[in-house]
Amino acid sequence: MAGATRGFFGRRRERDPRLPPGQYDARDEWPVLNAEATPRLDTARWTFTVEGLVERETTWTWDEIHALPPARYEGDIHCVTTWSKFGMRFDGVSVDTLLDAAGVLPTATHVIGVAHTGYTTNLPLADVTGGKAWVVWDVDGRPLTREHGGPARLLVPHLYFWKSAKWVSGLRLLDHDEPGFWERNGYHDRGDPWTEQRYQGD
Ligand SMILES: Nc1nc2c(c(=O)[nH]1)N[C@H]1C(S)=C(S)[C@@H](COP(=O)(O)O)O[C@H]1N2
Ligand SMILES: [Mo]
Repeated sequence: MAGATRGFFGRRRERDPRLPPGQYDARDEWPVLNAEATPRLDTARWTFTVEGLVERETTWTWDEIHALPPARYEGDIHCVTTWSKFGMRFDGVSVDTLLDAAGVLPTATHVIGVAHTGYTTNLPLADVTGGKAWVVWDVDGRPLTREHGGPARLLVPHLYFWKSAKWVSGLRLLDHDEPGFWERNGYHDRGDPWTEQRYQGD
């Protein structure tokens, strides 16, 4: 068999430089992964809150968050279960805009992304500032479906996708690290796909 197919596979495909180690290109597929049941959130009652170590705890309604300066991420996403997707376009608002409005206190070092469902994920403050993280409601020009975290999700695309909390309800600023849901259940604390920080100890 190997002999018969050698010619067919003779030209080795170059590995796509956008693909981190151990990942594959999911192409048209976008797998849905949640630990909890998919909630139905009404945008009329939806809120997003920045709280904890901030000068002023700040809450935005759906209309208020849409009135902030828009921001877009165009690029790739990587799930720890080994799928990656290239060239996604997400629209929403930069986390910088939200944190600036609340005024992060100098003692803050970490954030917890919190979902309306109770899901949490922890991040160093430096991983959500400087244009690296967003709260998004559109993907490729369409509203995020409920399955993918609609009406809005966190997006931290330089880290594995479990950091991108679906149905996000806010960010909590802390002066210490505190593992979130998956981080307490064996996933790596930070989750850099380029160094394969998949599980605790990686
Ligand atoms: N609220 C919530 N957000 C979540 C999760 C979850 O279980 N609950 N799973 C994470 C994981 S492990 C991944 S890979 C992505 C999956 O997003 P998707 O279903 O849109 O592909 O969401 C992340 N955000
Ligand atoms: Mo994941």
